[in-house]
Amino acid sequence: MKKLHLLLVVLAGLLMLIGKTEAQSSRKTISINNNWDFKRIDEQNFEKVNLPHTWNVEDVVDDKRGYYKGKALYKRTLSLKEVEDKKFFLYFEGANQVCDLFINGDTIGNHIGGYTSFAFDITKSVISGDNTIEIDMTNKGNRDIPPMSMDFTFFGGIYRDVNLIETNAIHFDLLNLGSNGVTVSTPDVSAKKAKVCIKSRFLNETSRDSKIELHHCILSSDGEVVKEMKSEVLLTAESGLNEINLEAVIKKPELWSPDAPNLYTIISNIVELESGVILDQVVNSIGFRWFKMDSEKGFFLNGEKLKLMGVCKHQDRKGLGSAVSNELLIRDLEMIKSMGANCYRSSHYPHDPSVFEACDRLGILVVGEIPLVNSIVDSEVFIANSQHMLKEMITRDMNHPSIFAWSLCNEIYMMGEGAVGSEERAEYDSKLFNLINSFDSIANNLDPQRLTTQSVHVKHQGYVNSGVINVGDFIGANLYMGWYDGTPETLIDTAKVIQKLSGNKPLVISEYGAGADPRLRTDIPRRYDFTLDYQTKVHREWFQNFQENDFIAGSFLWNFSDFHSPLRGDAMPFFNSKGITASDRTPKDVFYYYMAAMSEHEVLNIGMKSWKYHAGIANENGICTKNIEVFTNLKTIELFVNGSSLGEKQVSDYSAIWNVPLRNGINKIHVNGRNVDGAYIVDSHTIDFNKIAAQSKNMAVGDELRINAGSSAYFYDEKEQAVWIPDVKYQEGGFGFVGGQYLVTKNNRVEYREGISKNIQSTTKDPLYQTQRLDLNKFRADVPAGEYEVTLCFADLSLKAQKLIYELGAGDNKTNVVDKSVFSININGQKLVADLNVKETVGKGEAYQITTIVTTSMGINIDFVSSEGITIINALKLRRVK
Ligand code: GCB
Repeated sequence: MKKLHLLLVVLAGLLMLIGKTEAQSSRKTISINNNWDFKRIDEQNFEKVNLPHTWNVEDVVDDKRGYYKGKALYKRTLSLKEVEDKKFFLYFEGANQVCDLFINGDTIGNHIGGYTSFAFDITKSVISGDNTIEIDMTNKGNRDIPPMSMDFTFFGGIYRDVNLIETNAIHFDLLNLGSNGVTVSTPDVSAKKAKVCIKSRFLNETSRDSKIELHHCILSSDGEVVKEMKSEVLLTAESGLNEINLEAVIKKPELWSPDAPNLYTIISNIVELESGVILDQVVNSIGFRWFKMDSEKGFFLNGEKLKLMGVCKHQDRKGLGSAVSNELLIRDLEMIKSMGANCYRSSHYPHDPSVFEACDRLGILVVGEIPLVNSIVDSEVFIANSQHMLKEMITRDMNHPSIFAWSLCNEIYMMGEGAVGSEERAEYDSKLFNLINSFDSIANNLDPQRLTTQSVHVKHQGYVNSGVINVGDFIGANLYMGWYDGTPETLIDTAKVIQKLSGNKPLVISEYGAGADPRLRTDIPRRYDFTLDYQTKVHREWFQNFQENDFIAGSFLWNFSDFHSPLRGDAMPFFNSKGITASDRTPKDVFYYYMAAMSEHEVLNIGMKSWKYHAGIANENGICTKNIEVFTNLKTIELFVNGSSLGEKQVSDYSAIWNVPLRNGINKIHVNGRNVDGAYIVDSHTIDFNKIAAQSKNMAVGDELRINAGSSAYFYDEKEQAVWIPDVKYQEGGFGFVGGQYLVTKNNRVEYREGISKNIQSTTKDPLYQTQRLDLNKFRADVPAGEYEVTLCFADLSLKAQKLIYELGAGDNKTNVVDKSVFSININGQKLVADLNVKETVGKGEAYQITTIVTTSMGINIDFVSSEGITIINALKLRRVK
């Protein structure tokens, strides 16, 4: 509302200034997101869809590997009133990946590349009345178009907004690589003055000459006119594209920074001199700031040191794929800002225009990036396409003050052609260098004020051999020591090596991160366990190291959110789980850590907030405790459980931990602390707790027990609204497994991973089935007489565990996974199943459950008796029914 009011004031002011009494700009922008008919080429019938739309929402997460990559059609009617003397354009913010447009059967044009914006002039083919828009789209893999392979899903479709833009026949150029015809640069900014250069492109597409005035008005953030710039131009009918550069100096500019994102507005008009009519108008936001980067001291904005605390992000969301509304994209930015981050890496491609508008407004610095990843193809078309994408990105986005750098490529030496040392490799290296170097020149020519960069990965030799490591103004290092291998401290030394090899360029850590399934917690966090606990632990070590090292200009955590990735098995198949929020943006614990460490506002958050249920085994005194960590930037805080204080604690490294005794059922956790003004800041959380007695002799009707066999992780089961506890060994009077060991996978990078990383079919509880106890003899529970429901869960895991290219040099997985397993199950001496062969009867990697009712007066004794190979179990549930 406030914004609209400001705009009206501004427009009114402007019209007065140029002697107009009413707005007569003939430009109209109308969304045509609604009412499309859509079908994949292999389907019979059209369905109604609205944009943003992708056809891959479901198939990317179903159990089958792969997703539809092919052609599809979109159709729609476009009703236009009077088309004479007007121009009509369709502006696409992004469609993946090749788009062919037809209007009323006429071929209009084709756009290549899934992440940049583009416009088509449709004037010649439209009529007054109903018009038919037809769009052929394809997301079929194409070696001429980057990206070709990557750790993210290439959702097909028109997944961003489409607008119809109607203009006068004299208008700003809409066909310039996604820009609105007015590009602005601020080459010389200081606290005293700022130079603004405005380049306008416009056309006269009438058949008569026209005298116009090009008029720019610059307004400050409170709507005051600070500068006007004008130029009279005779636009002859044949003049084609006109380009006019105007410059001005603004004294004492209000500078733009993350703390004070002051924006100026430029209203650009084409005014017909004779009539005073505004023929066309575009509005741009700009900001004034200057920056530099130093190899030792880091990043400086407006002369002051600023540690870049950044996040990388993909654009997709669970249940929506890449078709995410502007509102949700902006909400992400608001969350990032509220967390205290000051920087955003638009990985690995240009994001939606609304993202950069939000970054300008919120004060988030940006590194823009093109989708050139992993490798290149040595073809003229590939080179032309990728250079074009770079030009599109820069031209569309160069007015944004938030953007300070362009990233030319990501891990471009992940794959190369030819054996190392061969002639073929040498040729590839030289082509690669030439291409990346050409990007650098293009970026510097189009936008000399901004920095260029690229992100390299840990195996840096290829970048060095090819010389690619020397391209760009600063170097980004994607380093995962502490996740894929090594320990967090080794990351700093590796960064130093990379910096040196780059010719001592300024350096950022452009990626670092650890996978965490929001459903997994553990008391013994380990590298590669996909638990929230390990993720929090390793991130805080990384973050502390970055803060202590000045040569690290900044860091970009990987990733703001879990994102779709088609090849991943991990704990959450088809997702990369390195998000600090889940794919629906529920914060993981580490999000709260960062918020406490980076936010300037006082924050207080209970870490376990995403777990509404939990479970644990009580000790011999009947007490069961859980560590509850509270993340805050207050100094001391106090925690209460069910109304009783557990005392005040000093906060250290932005958190305090209490070992909290929890009762069976509902527990109310409350925490508070005082801010500097003495006011209370509070947080609370309710946990429905399953307190399991270690001695099961008193198991009551309704009590239940779920065990995640072969795993030291707790698994949060959304479907059953309960938690599966880690594997338990039997002890007299209690319950648990007898005999056997955990299924463990290791390779020369990961020394201990419980279970395997592979999608399990027919279940969404993958982590439960990915781990396994092998070679067990029995499960025993010394329960009282009664009736029990017993569920046994199995999956044959003799699958080839997946290895991704990111697990570089991981070598072969060594695992004790069972190849042959045929066994019988007897409960209290009675045969439940004879010769169960999960692999044969159920299938490899398929989740399988057996549920039975047991009536007993002597406890429950489940024997696993092998007839061939060894016995297995993946999970077990026991519930007293009567
Ligand atoms: C990387 C890539 C990124 C991956 C990430 C990972 O280095 O740049 O695209 O998603 O690693 O999670 O492995």
